[in-house]
Amino acid sequence: MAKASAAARSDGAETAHQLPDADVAREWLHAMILIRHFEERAGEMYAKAKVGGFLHLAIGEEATIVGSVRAMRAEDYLISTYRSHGHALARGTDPNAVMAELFGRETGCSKGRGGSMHMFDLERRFMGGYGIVGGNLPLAAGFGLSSDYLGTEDATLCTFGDGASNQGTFGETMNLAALWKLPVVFMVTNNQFGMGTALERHSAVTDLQRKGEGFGVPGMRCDGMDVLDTHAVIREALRRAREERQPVLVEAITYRFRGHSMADPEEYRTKEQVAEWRQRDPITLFSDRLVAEGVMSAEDVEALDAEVMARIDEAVAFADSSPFPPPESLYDNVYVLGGQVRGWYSVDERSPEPHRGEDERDMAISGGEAYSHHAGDMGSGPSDEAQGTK
Ligand SMILES: Cc1ncc(C[n+]2csc(CCOP(=O)(O)OP(=O)(O)O)c2C)c(N)n1
Repeated sequence: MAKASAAARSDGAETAHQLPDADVAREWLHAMILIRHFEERAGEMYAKAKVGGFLHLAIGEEATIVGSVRAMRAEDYLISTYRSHGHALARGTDPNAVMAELFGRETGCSKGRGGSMHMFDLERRFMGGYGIVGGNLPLAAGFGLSSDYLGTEDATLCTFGDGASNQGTFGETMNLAALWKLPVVFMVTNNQFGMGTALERHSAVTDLQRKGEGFGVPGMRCDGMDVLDTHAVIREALRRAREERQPVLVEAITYRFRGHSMADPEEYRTKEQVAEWRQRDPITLFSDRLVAEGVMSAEDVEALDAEVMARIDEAVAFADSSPFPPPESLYDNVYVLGGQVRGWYSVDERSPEPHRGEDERDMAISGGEAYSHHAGDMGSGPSDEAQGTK
């Protein structure tokens, strides 16, 4: 298994990068600590059954998140995976809204419909978490194509795991991104495992930065435990994508300190291995450097930590006191139905006539025969026959 520092640095030094301005450095540390404590508390809330479904934590991967997101412009698009709480927080989504989403409440950033895997914040161009492994790659190519069509300077950052690099969508997306010269940076967050399967047992090519080369996508690598290295490499990759219309694949070497999800007995790795990687905790590495270079005192770091804990308390209180979505809103926002979209309509066995989901709450309940299917042609667009569909 590649050690992060040895893999990323040829000179053996912990980091070759200069610190950014003091305010920026403090903000990056703050963002990483916020993600760490948010994740820890999310885990506790899951154990207390305040959070349903699955919960995938990114503890240990904070530098990959903050380093990359801070290299983006506000107009750039970001899409990640089901391990996405940190991406939402780093992009600036209110911690209250992220926690409320975990709790399934109406005040959540996806109105309580998405939960842990489906954070979303269009205003900040965070196009979501995504539950299907590798399913976010073609979408990222779509964002890149859209930027190209519209003639903007916007780039897209797409993060995914080492396991996702084995999906068919990986090769398909690399090919089109290179062919169409899309402004997309693909960031493979190599945390050494796809669920319980180690990298060398699931991928024939373990030098993941090279995995896109045959498709025309060059690779770069960063030390994902070092926020400065991650930032510098992703910034350069985004520049190439934006200015040279050259998609790039960046491999970030990191490690997740916790299990794949909350339901992971972790029988595939030893405690010693976890302890070894924890010695390069990205938050400790960065805060130690800030203290060593006089940017912050140890007391400042402690105060920042306490401030974040209070903020998380507030987010939990907010989430816990927020209402659940009312049952009659079940069909709201299920499909996008503008006048231009000939879409699928909702049906319910209690109100079986095809209708817009948003109208469900006002529908008369009929005792008609229970069925559910989609209404192919609602009369607003060309017929199925004309579209060649069935
Ligand atoms: C298409 C698909 N297959 C399988 C799964 C189940 N699954 C969820 S996460 C995961 C492992 C993915 O590992 P990796 O891409 O390395 O990301 P990580 O979880 O390490 O962040 C699998 C197999 C899924 N969600 N989607």
